Amino acid sequence: MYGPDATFLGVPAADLDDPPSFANAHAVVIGAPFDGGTSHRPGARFGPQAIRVTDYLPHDGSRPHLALGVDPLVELGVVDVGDVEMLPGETERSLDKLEAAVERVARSGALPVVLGGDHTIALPDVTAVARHVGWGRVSVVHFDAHADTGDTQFGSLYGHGTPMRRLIDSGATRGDRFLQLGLRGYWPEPETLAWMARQGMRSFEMAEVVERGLDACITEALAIATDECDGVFLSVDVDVVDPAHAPGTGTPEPGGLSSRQLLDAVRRIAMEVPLAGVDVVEVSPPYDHAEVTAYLANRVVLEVLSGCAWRRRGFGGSGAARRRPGAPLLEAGSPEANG
Ligand SMILES: [Mn+2]
Repeated sequence: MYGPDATFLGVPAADLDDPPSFANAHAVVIGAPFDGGTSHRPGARFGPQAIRVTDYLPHDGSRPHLALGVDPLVELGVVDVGDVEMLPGETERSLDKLEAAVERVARSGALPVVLGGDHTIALPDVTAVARHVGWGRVSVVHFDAHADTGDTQFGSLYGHGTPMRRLIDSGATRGDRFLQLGLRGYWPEPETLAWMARQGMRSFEMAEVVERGLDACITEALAIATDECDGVFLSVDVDVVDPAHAPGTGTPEPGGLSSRQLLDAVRRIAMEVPLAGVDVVEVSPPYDHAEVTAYLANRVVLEVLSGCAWRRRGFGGSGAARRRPGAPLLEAGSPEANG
């Protein structure tokens, strides 16, 4: 919608109105250039384009992963259907269009990978996946500095501070299968925290992540996320990362994860659990410096896809992420290598 018509790292273009064009894809990239839900700095409408093209390697649709020995773009047959047209000032209409696009991809059997856009888009993203996988049968693993569980935002039901409450209110996902990692700062207020507790939400605040270690928190989160659910939606707000590593975002909150931690975390999750949908949101290029945030978001997508490709080869499951780096691929599937 904004900028040149480029695909994610040069993968083939596909068209949502032409189902054969993505029939063989195991993952489909969708752009959601919407920032009408931001409460502070805008600019995330330019996120999809930045995430697609920010790389120093050729845009040749191939990215062999050094540690895993998979080429996620090739092995998953990744295609990019471009941006959903999301019109500034037309929030509900824009979200409806995105929901229809994500549902179409999910029903094709491919993994929808949505590039935001502000976090408002998680509402249509998860809703669409739940329509396919099963209402209330999709858990959410949510990386963010903020809970995004506000009841309203400036009096509106829709905004980047409210999608998680809408999803639980609708029943698309269960509150007690909603896992949040990285929360910190000074929001939300006690009333909203009490609502979250009543839903049975599990929020691993940064204080707990620092105390216990991120890996231990993820292990607990994934056990919950895979209990009585048929798929996991991974929603990554780039502001979960410290602004030192991800300055180009709308509501930066100091004291977050490192970029290294986030990349390792999302790769591990994709390796260990069945993902049903992914979104990467809140990259705001106008506030970025030296493309730091865009590079990170591009790599978040690649690490997720690499984990999925690894899992698809049959190496998935608990312990997969603890493979010795650089170990030969065949050795890596053995119990010894996983231990
Ligand atoms: Mn968010």
